[in-house]
Amino acid sequence: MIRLHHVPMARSFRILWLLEELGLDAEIALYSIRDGSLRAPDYLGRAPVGRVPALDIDGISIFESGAITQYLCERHPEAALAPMPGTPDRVRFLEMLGFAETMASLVEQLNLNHIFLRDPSQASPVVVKLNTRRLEMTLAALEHLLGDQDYVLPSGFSAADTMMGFNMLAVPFYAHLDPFPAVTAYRDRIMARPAFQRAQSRDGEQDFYDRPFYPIPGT
Ligand SMILES: N[C@@H](CCC(=O)N[C@@H](CS)C(=O)NCC(=O)O)C(=O)O
Repeated sequence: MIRLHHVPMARSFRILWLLEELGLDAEIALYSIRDGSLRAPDYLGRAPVGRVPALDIDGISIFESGAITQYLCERHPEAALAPMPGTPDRVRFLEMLGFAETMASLVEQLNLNHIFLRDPSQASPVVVKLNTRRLEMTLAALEHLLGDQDYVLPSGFSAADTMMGFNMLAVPFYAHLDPFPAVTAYRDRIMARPAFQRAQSRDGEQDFYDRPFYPIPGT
C-alpha cells in the first residue's frame, strides 16, 4: 500500500494530485502544521526536518516533493509525465521542478510572517514586502515561460505541472493574478483537470488561511 503523509493545502498536494493523475491508490496519513505531529520522532524518521510530503512506497519512505515526483515518473514511464533524459523538454522539466520550489519557498516566507508567528506584531513589513515583490517576479517569469502554451512544457501536461499546481492554490493569498493572464488561464486549466478535482476532494480542511488575501502591512 502507498501512504502519503499529508497536510491539507500544503506541498503534499502535489503528490496527492500526481497519484491521481497516475491512477494509483494511496492511503493518506493526515497531519497539521500546528499540533507538533510533524516533529514526532516516528515522523522525523521519514522526513528529517519534519516537513510534508513524505511517501511510503515500495518498502521505502521518500521525502522532498521534487524527488517523489521524479521517482513516481520513473516508476510509471507508461504515463509519460516526465520527458526522458536526452529528449527536448527534459531541461525545461528539470528547471520547472526547481522553479516550483523557488516560488513555493517565497510563499513559505509569507506564511511564516502573515500566519505562523505567534506574535503577529513581530512580522517584518520590509521582509513581507520584499518577499511579495520576489513572488510577483516569479509570476512574471511564469507568465513569460507559458506564453501561449497550455502547460509549463511545450509538449503538454507533465509532472512539472503537478509541482507548480500547489503554488497556484497558495500564491493568490499573497499576490494578485490579474496582471498575469497566462498564469490565470493556466490556473483555471489545471484546476479543471479531473485528477486535480479528485485530489482536491481528498485534500482535507486546511487550518491556516482565514481570509482570501493578505496584503503587505501598511498598504
Ligand atoms: N522542499 C520541500 C519543502 C517541504 C515543506 O516545507 N513543506 C511544508 C508544507 S508546504 C511543511 O511541511 N512545513 C512544516 C514546517 O515547516 O514545520 C518539498 O518540496 O517537499
